[in-house]
Amino acid sequence: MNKALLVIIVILLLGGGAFFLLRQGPRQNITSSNDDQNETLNINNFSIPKKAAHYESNTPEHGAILAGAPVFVVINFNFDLAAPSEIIVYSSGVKNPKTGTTSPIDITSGKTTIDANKLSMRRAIIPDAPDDFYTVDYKACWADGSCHDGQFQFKIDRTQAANFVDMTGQDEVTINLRNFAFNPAKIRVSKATKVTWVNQDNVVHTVNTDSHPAHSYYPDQNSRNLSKGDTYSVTFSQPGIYPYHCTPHANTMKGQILVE
Ligand SMILES: [Cu+2]
Repeated sequence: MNKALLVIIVILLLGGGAFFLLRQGPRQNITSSNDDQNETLNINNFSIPKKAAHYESNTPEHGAILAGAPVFVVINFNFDLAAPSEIIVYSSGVKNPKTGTTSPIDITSGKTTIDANKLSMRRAIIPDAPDDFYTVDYKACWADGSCHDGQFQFKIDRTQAANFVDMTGQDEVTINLRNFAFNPAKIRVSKATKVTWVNQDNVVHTVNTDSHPAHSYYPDQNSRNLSKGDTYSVTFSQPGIYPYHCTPHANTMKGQILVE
């Protein structure tokens, strides 16, 4: 009786051991591939943004995952900017963690410019900027000649376009401002489409380009106060992503136009 029990225990132990050994092989592979992913993710993780003195906001915002290239990188301050303020954008997601090699791509077009009110600076981005992880380094300078550095990051991931209502191929489309929301909030349109917003609520809404309250990203997309029945239209001629909001309800009432 005891012998039989011993045999059973030995069989169970051997079986368990064999099972454990069989599992070890593939497990090691999974672990090492996880490590690879983590290494890549670490490079692609958003770090804490560095804010220069007098910094107020930026578009795209830090941590944004965009369905298309931003039209501009715009940074807003509460103090008058001066030369040689500069914005630099570079890709870092293409860095290979094993080899350490990078393939930096310049997605900017033209030089950094300071807006007329001197409170914002911007740099244009090419519409076909590839899907990648981007870091923005900027230097904000003041009339006394002093400068401060800042940094933030965003991602372009065109798979995000799947979350947008497809309204491409139309000359004109309508977005309703209803129940304190843009409806639909995220749309895809073709280049040169006229987008019209219609307020259907009994309260005043607005259409304002990000960031809030600078409204500087794409100034052509800033409406007057819209009462019930009022409309506002913008024709988008350049491909890219256009994040916007309603000023009285800036925290909750947001939208995005993806122009393709
Ligand atoms: Cu509103």
